[in-house]
Amino acid sequence: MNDKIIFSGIQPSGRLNIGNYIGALSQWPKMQAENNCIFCVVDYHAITVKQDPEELRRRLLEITKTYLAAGIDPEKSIIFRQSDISAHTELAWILNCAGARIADLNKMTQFKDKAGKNQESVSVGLYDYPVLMAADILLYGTEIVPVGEDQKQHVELARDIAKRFNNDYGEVFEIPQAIVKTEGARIMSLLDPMKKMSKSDDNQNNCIALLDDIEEARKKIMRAVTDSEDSIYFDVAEKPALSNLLTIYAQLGNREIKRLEKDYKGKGYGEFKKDLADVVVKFLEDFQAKYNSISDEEALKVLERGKEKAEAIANKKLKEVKELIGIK
Ligand code: ATP
Ligand code: LTN
Repeated sequence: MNDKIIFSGIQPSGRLNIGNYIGALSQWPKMQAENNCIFCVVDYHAITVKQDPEELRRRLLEITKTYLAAGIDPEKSIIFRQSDISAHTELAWILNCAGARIADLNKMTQFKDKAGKNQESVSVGLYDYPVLMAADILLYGTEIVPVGEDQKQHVELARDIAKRFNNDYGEVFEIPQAIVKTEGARIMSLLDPMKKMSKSDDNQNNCIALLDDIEEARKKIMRAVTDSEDSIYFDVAEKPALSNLLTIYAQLGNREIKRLEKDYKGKGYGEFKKDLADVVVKFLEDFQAKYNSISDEEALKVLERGKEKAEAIANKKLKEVKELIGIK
């Protein structure tokens, strides 16, 4: 893949965890050498559920530094904050009116999961969230959207919205495509392998944050649930908890699952988990060393420069869209 326009984003809605890293972030630096990459901190998405204002401001920097520590190079890629560019919310409104349909939004499984039984009392923003995401993507002529499994449906909705708008008003949007990893696109909770590892989970024992205390992270791995039979092989249906741990091991330790199955033949969960904890700890130590070497000022400068570059692209597209619908 080269010379493509690539866009992705993460919400500052909690501390990033190894699920976010494995499923999304780890793919991004590899793409930046040969493509035009744009990475956004999507703070307007984060406020679809209530956030503490101070925390939200702090997390903006935390996520920006995480992008940098993960290897995104601001000389090669654009890194910016969603709320710095008003074209995102403007285009979202336009797409709400021209392109998005209630019937499509009603199918979104993330909304159903997040709203749960309280569908009537959650914010309108949470329901409309995928339309803002479509605006993020479509403003930049995005061709590829590297995300975890749970976001695939939202990217498909962005495709549908783009096609409908193009059809009704004229060809203005590129049709984007999601890229999801074949392995590690859905890392599960350490305590409940039926549930996605999620940064806004109330119980942080479910996940390992990239900035977790090292010894705490080791304990979390040792406490992670396993399945009944004490042998090590990959089978999501029969052994969901162990398969999840194998995936984490393979992804963070750079090993193939097949190889791990061979290495742990005849060995038990205790030894496996101890080694996995070493792999996770090593990964976190390296990551945190890079993270701690980046200052807040540096992160703010990156966002300022990113804003300038992204805004020029976004405003141009928004102008074309407005002309097509007769607003300007
Ligand atoms: P929240 O719980 O606040 O909704 P989240 O942890 O689900 O947050 P997002 O900001 O929604 O994280 O997602 C950022 C990126 O990480 C997306 O591309 C998403 O698909 C990916 N991602 C999130 N959770 C996982 C997971 N458990 N496994 C793999 N990828 C994930
Ligand atoms: N909804 C995404 C975050 C997001 C995004 C985007 C991802 C917002 N806008 C545009 C890719 C492209 C999520 O991960 N929760």
